[in-house]
Amino acid sequence: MIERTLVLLKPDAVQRGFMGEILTRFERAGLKIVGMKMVWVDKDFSKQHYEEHVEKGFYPGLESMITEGPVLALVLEGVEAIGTVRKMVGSTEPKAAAPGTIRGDYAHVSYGYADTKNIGVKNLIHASANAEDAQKEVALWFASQELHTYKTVHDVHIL
Ligand code: IDP
Ligand code: MG
Repeated sequence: MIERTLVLLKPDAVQRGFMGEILTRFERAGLKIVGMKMVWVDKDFSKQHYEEHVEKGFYPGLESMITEGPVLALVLEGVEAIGTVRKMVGSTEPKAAAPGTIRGDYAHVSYGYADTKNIGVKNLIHASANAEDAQKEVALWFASQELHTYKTVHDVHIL
């Protein structure tokens, strides 16, 4: 039931100065940050991370977007963290993302707009979609010695 999930604050979130605000949301929800680092990925790494999308029409725009600056990579841990974090992140298309979600509160663009410009839709954040992806993505982004096991004040409330 305690899961780990990979989260990336994408270059648009870093450049817009939203790292702190977004981290605060996760900390307030009681999720534990067990890994965190800034990484500027290259095209090869993008293809590994976005393996499922490489053949898609929007991939070139997605690749330029994810490689245009550093990302903040995080591993979050908590009860059913994978689904909880996806819920907090909101729908992929900012136009469709509900208010109260990270994408709904900090972005508004549509697929239609991104596609006319040939850019990846700038939606601030990536979060693993399911348990299989989470395991694969955490291992891709973090070495085991970069992940930490420690107690937070939230633990007494959830264990
Ligand atoms: P997710 O990030 O919500 O899991 P995915 O479908 O896995 O969404 O897509 C990965 C990323 O690719 C999205 O977060 C978004 O930045 C970008 N993307 C997805 N679909 C489109 C599209 O139709 N046009 C432009 N960019 C897209
Ligand atoms: Mg995805």
